[in-house]
Amino acid sequence: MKVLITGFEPFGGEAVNPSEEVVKALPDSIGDREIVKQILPTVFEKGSKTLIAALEKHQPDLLLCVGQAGGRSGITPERVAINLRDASIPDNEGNEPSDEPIIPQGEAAYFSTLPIKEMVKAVKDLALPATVSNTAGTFVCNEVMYTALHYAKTCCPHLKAGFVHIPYTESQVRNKPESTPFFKEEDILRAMIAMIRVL
Ligand code: PCA
Repeated sequence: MKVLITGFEPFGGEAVNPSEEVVKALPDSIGDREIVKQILPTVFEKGSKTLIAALEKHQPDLLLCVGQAGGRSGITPERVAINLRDASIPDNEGNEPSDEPIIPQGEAAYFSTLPIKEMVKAVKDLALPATVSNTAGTFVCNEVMYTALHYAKTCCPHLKAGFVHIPYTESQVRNKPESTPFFKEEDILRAMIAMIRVL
């Protein structure tokens, strides 16, 4: 079984993106799953196009996209992606779309086709915090998740796809308020491996 895992480039003034770091740190196989990796630009449309190109190149059975959700205190598999771009900060090329659909003729929303509750349990079993999230936001991560699920539905229904948001890592919170939640890098890696095992 082939699993495509994606992460994002840093954005919003951060020096790193923990999703890029963890994707690069993953081994090339986990159990009987072959892991292929792709880093996506944090740019509207370009991120999604890079993802579709990787899906067409690798033809995976499973897709798990990963992104940073600074301020969240746990690992959060996303339940749903909505057909909306509405940025509150510029992306890495200065785009700041407002109230526009991702795919004008597309469904209003798509649900993840990954086992999100099992993924949460797998992380909690490591004594790390995790919960299902009911919003992937309206920035580039939501667009990538929506585009992936639209692609799966319209082009290749066998493809199971979804998204997980991860918190800041230790190095990112040094100059932030003391209460800002963070994960150790090794815990994010352990959580990712545990989730991939239940896919
Ligand atoms: N997080 C952003 C985009 C890239 C990332 O890692 C988001 O939540 O939309």
